[in-house]
Amino acid sequence: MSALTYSSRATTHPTEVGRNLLSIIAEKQTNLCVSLDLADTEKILSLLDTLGPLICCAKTHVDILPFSGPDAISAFTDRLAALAKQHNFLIFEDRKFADIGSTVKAQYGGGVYKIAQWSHITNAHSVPGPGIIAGLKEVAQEVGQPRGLLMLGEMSSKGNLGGGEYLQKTLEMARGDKEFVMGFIAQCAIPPQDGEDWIVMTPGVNLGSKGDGLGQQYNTPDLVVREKGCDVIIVGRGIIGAADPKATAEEYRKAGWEAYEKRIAA
Ligand code: 5BU
Repeated sequence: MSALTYSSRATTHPTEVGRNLLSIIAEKQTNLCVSLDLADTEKILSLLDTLGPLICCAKTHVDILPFSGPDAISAFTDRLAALAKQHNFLIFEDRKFADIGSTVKAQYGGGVYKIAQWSHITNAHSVPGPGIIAGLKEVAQEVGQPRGLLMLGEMSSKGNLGGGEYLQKTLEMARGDKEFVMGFIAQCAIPPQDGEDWIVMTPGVNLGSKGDGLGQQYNTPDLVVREKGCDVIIVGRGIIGAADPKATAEEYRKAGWEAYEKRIAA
């Protein structure tokens, strides 16, 4: 796990999006990414306006939103981008690409969502092999804006096939493109080799629950950041389902930040 500070990593991270994310984390003192799993665009946007100062990143599942048509999609993503700029956070569309390079290229750049246009970060499964990274990268380069990829090394859900040898093989694949792959979705730190710095973003974080009855498993910010060495906590229902999302987000921000400070001091 990294004993380095977010701010020092912000100057040396091999990817531009990684450097941007680490700078935001250091500047705003927050390693909290909120997961906006709501089927109401207005609720998402108003929540983000409230939570913006407390987060480094906003995670979306754009395909759960009931849009009336393409104009509604671009109106939403434009407003999302404006909020990200205003409050200085990044957008992470949790798309989990999982197909051959040629197909993911079309899915990332095209269709109705045009994810690459507005999402700074997205993620991909390693199942298809390195062609998935190459396909997504072609689109990222065409966009002409910094775009970063997280490889799915281990999911949070019970019985998932990730971790162990799967994670190791995913890491070897990521090493094929250290300028585009910024890190991993995983439940533990990924030990770097020379010059590497993998940002680990971790879902399955909740302070008041152990699971959701559908396979989700929760750990605390302290366990994932201090003990396991992960970098960013991803919290959905723990915040968006709370009676007071702002006060609750501040609790998660504080817990995630204190866990990081203890890790650095150890
Ligand atoms: P929750 O409400 O904190 O359980 O939401 C977790 C979010 O993170 C949700 O959007 C999932 O789709 C997402 N997620 C996850 O829970 N576990 C994983 O391994 C990955 C994503 Br990858």
